[in-house]
Amino acid sequence: MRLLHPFETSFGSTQDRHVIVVKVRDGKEAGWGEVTAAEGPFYSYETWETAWHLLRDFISPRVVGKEFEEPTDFASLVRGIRGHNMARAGLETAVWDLEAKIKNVPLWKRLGGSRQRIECGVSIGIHQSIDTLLAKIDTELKAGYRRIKIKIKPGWDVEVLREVRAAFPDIRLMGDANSAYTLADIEIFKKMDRYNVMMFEQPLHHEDIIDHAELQKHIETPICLDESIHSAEDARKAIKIGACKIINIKLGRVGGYGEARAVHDVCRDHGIPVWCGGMLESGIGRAHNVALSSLVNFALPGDVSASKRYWPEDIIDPPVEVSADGQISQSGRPGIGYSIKEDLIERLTVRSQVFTA
Ligand code: OSB
Ligand code: MG
Repeated sequence: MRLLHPFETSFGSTQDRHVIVVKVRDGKEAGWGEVTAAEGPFYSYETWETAWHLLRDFISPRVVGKEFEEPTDFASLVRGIRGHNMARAGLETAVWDLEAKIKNVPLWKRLGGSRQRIECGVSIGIHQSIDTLLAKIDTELKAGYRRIKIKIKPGWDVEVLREVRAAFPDIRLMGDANSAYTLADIEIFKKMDRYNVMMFEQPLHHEDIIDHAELQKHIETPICLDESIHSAEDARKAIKIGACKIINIKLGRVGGYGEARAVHDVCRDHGIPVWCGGMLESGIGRAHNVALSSLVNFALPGDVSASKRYWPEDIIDPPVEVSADGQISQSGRPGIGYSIKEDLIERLTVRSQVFTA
C-alpha cells in the first residue's frame, strides 16, 4: 500500500508499506489483525519478512486448531517464543476481533473500554523546510486535531521547536526523536525544555531506560517512552527508576492486547498517563488502535488519525474518520466494528498462505 506522502523520521523515510493482514476463522466468523512491522529493521529489529517467518514457522503452528477459553489464552500458546512482538500481535489482535464477533459485542467494550470518543493527535514527519512544516501543522489544526507531534533529530530540533512555538503559541506540541540522541546532547534538551512541550518521546537509545532516567532529572519536560517498552515489566522498571512520566502504547510493540492492557494497568496504578501510538497502519491496525484507546488511562491524544491522511483508499469500510473537533467515535458494531474490503485486499495481495487445523 503506497502512502499518500512519504513519512520521514530520524531513522529514515518510508512510502511503500508492506502490510501483513491476518484473518482467523472459527468456521463461521472471521477476525482480522495487522502486523505493524516495517519494511526495514530501523524502528525495531522486526520487518514484515521476519514477521512472516515467525508467523508461518512458529506462531501459527502453535495456535491454529487450538481451543480458547479466553483470547488471553494466546499468551500461553506462544510462551516459548522470545521477542517478535509485532508478529505475535498480528494474530493475537485477530483472535480478539474474532472472539468479540462470536460474542456479538464491540471489541472496545469487550476490552473494558469506556471512552466512546477518543481524542486525536497527528504525527508529522521531518519536512524539507520549517515553512512547509508550519503550513502542514496549520492544515492539521484546521482539520481539528488536538495535539501536534513533530519528529526531531540532531539539526532539526531547537530551531524548529522555537519557530513552531512562535507560530502556534498555545497548541499542544511534542517532539519524537526515535532514539536519535545520547546523554552527550543534554544541552540540546535543556534548550528545548523552554518551549512548553508536552513531552519528548524516546529521546535516547531504543533499549535504554537508565540514561533516560538521568536525562529526566535535568529537564522539566516529561519524557515519554516508546521503543524501550515491550512489556508491563519494562514499564514497571522504567517508572520505578524515573525514566519516563508518560508511556506510548503500541499493540505491535508489546505483542497484542493482553500485554497492552497490562502496560496500561501498571501505568494507571502509578499515575502515569498513556496514549496510543501509530505505525502508519492500514485500516485494520487503525481500527484496533481506536478500540485500544477506549481504555480509561488513555488520557492523552494519540497518534490515531483519519485513514485519509495516509491512504487514497483504505481496506476497511467506512474508513476511520475524525470529527471537526478532532475525535473518533467508537463503532457500535461487533468486533473491530468496520467491514473489511476483501476484494481490495485480494487485488493488493502479493503473497498469501493458509493454515488449517
Ligand atoms: O515513533 O511513533 C513512532 C511511525 C513509524 C514508526 C514509528 C513511529 C511512527 C509515527 C507515525 O510517529 C504514527 C502514525 O501516524 O501512524
Ligand atoms: Mg515514537
